[in-house]
Order: sequence, then structure tokens, then C-alpha cells
Amino acid sequence: MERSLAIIKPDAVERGIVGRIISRIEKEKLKISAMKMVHLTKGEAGRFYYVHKDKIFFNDLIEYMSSGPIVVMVLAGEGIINKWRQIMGATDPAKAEEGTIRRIYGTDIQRNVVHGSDSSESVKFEVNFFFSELEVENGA
Ligand code: IDP
Ligand code: MG
Repeated sequence: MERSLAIIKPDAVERGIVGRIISRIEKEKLKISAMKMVHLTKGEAGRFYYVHKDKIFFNDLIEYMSSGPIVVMVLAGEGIINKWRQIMGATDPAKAEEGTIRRIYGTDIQRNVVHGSDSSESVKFEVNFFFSELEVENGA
């Protein structure tokens, strides 16, 4: 079964919209196979986002991602990587399609509420980063 790693980012947890985002996931009939809340250190955030280490926004990004707790989830289902990215919307909320999570709740290109894996290679790294096999529901 295809998986994707989803994150409800610190801005969303701080604003108290975790429930609304999980509700949306349920309304879309996506399957949540694992879920927990963690607070990353800056170093951990840097390891998670290592692909962006040379970008100019890297330091701000890891500062933001370690600024408070996040909710991490494994989503599972056919085509879930693209499906979840479509429901999230484009990286920049201002450019995201009407009705997407980032369009509805996003503040700016950095504080864009949610994360989703972008490929099966990144899923492997990202799921292993946060979860052991034991923590992911059987069959997902
Ligand atoms: P994605 O989350 O849509 O996959 P990426 O390009 O992988 O977008 O960027 C990772 C995260 O880095 C974004 O979700 C956003 O929080 C932040 N980010 C991306 N581009 C910028 C930027 O130009 N300025 C500030 N932050 C950015
Ligand atoms: Mg990305």
C-alpha cells in the first residue's frame, strides 16, 4: 500500500486548527495509519529537511519547524502521495487552489500549515524518520 508522511506544522498547532485539518483528512476518506505529536529540535528539523540545506530559506525553515510541537501522520492508500499534495495545495498559499488546506489556512510561503511527501523515495526516508514499523498500523 502506498504511504505518505503528513505533518501538521507548528503554526497550525499553535493556532488550534489541528482538529479542522484532521476532520478534512477524514472527510476526504484518507486512511491515517499512524499519528503522534513531537517537538523537533533545530538539529532534527535540519536532518528532516536536509534536501533544502543549500536554500536561502533553510535556516528560517528549521527555526520555524522547531518552534513548537507538530503532529506527524502516516497516510495510506492508492495514489496517496499525489492525493494528499492536491488536498494541501501549492507551497505558497497565495498560489494554492481555492479550497485547498494551504489556501484556506496558510499564512505565507513558510507558514503553510501542512507538509506532504513528494515522492516514494522521500516517503521512505520521512516515514522512517518519525516512525518505527511497529507504530504504523498493519497492512498500511
Ligand atoms: P512543499 O512543502 O510544498 O513540498 P518545499 O519546496 O519542499 O515545499 O519546501 C519545504 C518547506 O519550506 C515549505 O513547505 C515551506 O514551509 C518552506 N519554504 C519553501 N519555499 C520557501 C520560500 O521561498 N521562503 C520561505 N519558506 C519556504
Ligand atoms: Mg517538499
